[in-house]
Amino acid sequence: TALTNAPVATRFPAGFLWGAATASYQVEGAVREDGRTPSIWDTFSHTPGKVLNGDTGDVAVDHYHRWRDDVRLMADLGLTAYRFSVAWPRVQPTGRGPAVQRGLDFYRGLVDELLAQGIKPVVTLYHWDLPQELENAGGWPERDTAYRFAEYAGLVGEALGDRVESWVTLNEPWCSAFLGYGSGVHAPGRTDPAAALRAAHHLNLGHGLASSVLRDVLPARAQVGISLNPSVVRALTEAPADLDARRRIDALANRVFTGPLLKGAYPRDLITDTAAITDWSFVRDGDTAAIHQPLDFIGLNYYTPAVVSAARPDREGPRLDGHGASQHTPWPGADDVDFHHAPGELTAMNWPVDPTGLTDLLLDHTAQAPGIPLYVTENGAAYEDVVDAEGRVHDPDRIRYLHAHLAAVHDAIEQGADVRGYFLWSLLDNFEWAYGYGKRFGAVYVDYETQERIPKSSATWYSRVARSGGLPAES
Ligand code: PNW
Repeated sequence: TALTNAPVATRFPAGFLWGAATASYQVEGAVREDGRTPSIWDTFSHTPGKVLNGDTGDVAVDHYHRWRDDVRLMADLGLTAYRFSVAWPRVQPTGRGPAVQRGLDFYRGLVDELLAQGIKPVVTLYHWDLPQELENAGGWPERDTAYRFAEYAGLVGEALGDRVESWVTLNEPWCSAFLGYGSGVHAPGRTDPAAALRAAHHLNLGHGLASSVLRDVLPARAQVGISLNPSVVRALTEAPADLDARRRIDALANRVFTGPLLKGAYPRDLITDTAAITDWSFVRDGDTAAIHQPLDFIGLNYYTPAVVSAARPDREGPRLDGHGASQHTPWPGADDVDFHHAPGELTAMNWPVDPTGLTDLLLDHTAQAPGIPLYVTENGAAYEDVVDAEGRVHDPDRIRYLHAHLAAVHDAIEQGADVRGYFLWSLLDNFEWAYGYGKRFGAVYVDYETQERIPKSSATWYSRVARSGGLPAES
């Protein structure tokens, strides 16, 4: 192809991490092994009607048994980092009490193999698999869950702190709070706007308490951060009502987290916008100070921007909420806002491709959090991948998507963003939450019958990028 030996046109900073990411429930399977108990995603996926085609993570891509082969695959691809998550119910099956050693052993083995291959492990402590017992006790809307999370973080920190440097407390707390407790399209599937706001606060608090515990148990060189999925929100027009819709969604998607994390306070406009839903009395004295901890990095997950307007009387068809079909809104107090498609081709998720959003996101966080390094902890796309007659998977759309988004990262770096690495979502095709196995995000194809792994042409392309440290002039 044109790529072979193509000169590198765009070079990234020395030491830039070339990674890929996964999450425990999406890849591990082995849900009843070695003492693991059900998480909210086991319960949810086994509830008829919640996940497309009734798919579950029972087997997923069997990473719990195939992890050695998967690490070899990463090494073959030349990756320099791997972001994975720890399944809380493997480590602390009831969400309380001492750690289960067999659960920790799995992650110790994985980390040791990564290190042996020269791949930097980046551990996410929570990528949505809350122990079901904690949900039975009220889940994230309950304050106690934040304390339980901090305790669990300490157990994992003690066990892996000698070999893991980079720690992500939470993955995408917006999804946990507002898809899990607001629209109900994610586990645990509750649809209560007040509970969603309480959950957001207790996730923030859990992050703050966990990062304090991690500072205590980890060596000084450890790096502790969080992965957010900010909405890059654009107003459909400059009309005041549309700009106000933008402000309201920015508060509910972004500033509800960055307010306490970066400034030590919830935004006043968020509190007034949601006054009919909650009085925010669940925020106690000292909470926002506990959340406002030093961050060694901010992880940003980006797929597509959002375009919003005030409710249009002439709108045809159902209101898009940007996040799947539900009768219930993930936007408490802002369910009158209309969402529109950004311009651009659609991926298999129906998400428009717009790499400029990633540059904007990185520059926006550079301005909001000066001096804090950034990582793109997820970026990628689902396409309808098929195995051809030669047994290969050719995915030029994904190569174009990745190339354009890496160029967008490079643009942000040139404009002053301190971006230290990029993690492709995902290493492998996997359980795509409410979409089950219907959407393939992997750089590596997985045959769900045989569990055979087939690197797609995008994996070959990405491995050349990783090995050369830059982008070719064209793909
Ligand atoms: C993120 N939304 O999920 C997650 O971190 C990954 O586990 C997931 O596989 C990936 O993005 C692709 O979807 C999201 O509806 C799921 O806004 C849904 C939404 C956003 C992110």
